[in-house]
Amino acid sequence: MNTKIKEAYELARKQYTKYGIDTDYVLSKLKDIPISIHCWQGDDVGGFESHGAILSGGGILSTGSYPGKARNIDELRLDIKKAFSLIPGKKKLNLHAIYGDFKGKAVNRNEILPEHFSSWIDWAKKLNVGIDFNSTLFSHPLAISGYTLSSKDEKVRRFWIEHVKKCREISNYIGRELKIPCIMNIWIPDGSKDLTVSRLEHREILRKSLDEIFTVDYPEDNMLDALECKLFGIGSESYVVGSHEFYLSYAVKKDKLITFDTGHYHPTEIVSDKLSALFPFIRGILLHISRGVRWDSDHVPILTEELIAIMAEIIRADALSKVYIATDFFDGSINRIGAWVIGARAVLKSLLIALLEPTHILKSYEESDNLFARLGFLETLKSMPFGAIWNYYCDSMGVPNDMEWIDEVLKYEKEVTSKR
Ligand code: RNT
Ligand code: ZN
Repeated sequence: MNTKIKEAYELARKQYTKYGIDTDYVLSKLKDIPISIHCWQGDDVGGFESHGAILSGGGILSTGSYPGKARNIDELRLDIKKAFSLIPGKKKLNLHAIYGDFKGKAVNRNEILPEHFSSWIDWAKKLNVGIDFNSTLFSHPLAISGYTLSSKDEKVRRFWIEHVKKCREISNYIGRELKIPCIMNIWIPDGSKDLTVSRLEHREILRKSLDEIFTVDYPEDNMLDALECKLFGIGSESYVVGSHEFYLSYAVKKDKLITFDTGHYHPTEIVSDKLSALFPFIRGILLHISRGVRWDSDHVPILTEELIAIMAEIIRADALSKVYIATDFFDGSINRIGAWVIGARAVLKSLLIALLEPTHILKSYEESDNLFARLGFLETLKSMPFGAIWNYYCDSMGVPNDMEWIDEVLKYEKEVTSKR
């Protein structure tokens, strides 16, 4: 370990001790909180279907053409491994159904099988990570109409029901094989660009589709279902079938997880404010950490006040057992491994800051109605030396610290991705 890093840590540790925080204990907690890293940052949400995912249909759009994108499963695995080596602590890999190991065969979405994911399971075992899963209801000819599970076209609807059923079966298989529950997220692009009249009809159809999909019960030790809402998307600006209210009602009623993607709300609406309102009622929450910028919901997360507030809400509520933290963003305009690492490290830093908070002091101010002191202490905490704790954590986990990791990405770019 770098002695300067160790010295800085010792000084910082004393400052936190003064407020009753044991930094060694905090770090031992941090390293066991799994972060589910999405695979789709590595290839701009392309996947490995033999015909290649079609870009129209479904409102998913990764912009940018930075060179070096992973072109096949081996390259993607290599890149994920590199990104993982720059992200300290426990990780899971978040897969999408289009990332199956199809070995060049044309396998339609309603035909995918557990065996298409067995090489991922072997890979995950080697890396000692869990796997989460997502059904893929976009970038497909049958998603072009703008409706999938809520389609009035019975043929289209049946196709997608089959797909999601298969995905649940695969998730159950993954969780059973890895002995780590696989969180399976369902996001659908359904909606319309302009004023829609049969709003209720589509929502009733979606409810019916979900009810059918969930008739099969899988053990929670193997898999858990999550439902992801959205305010609007590209091509669904005026109407989104799976809105916040729709899925929230469904998840509470059917005891499912709700997915909060931090880029899926009104610009002034914040996820940090929603968590404590849901904890008393919900089975669990899957977080998709992203960063909304204007119309785009998928910029690379950075260490914002809101990201810290989200983690603080979880820690203050002692709700880590109810919250599953995942990343979801895609930027093809910068080095893709760099993007992954920036986002994941921001998530971890925000968690660290939350874990380092002397909440008991804030609460005592609050309870004695000393509200200036509460606000003042929150401000004081902003200049506490968490960076020294973070760099020490990276060093002790054998992961490059903040002064080193960028060079690691540049080296990998020079040696690997620039040659593609
Ligand atoms: C889309 C949702 C969804 C996707 C991924 C690729 O707005 O956020 O989670 O980003 O499934
Ligand atoms: Zn998402």
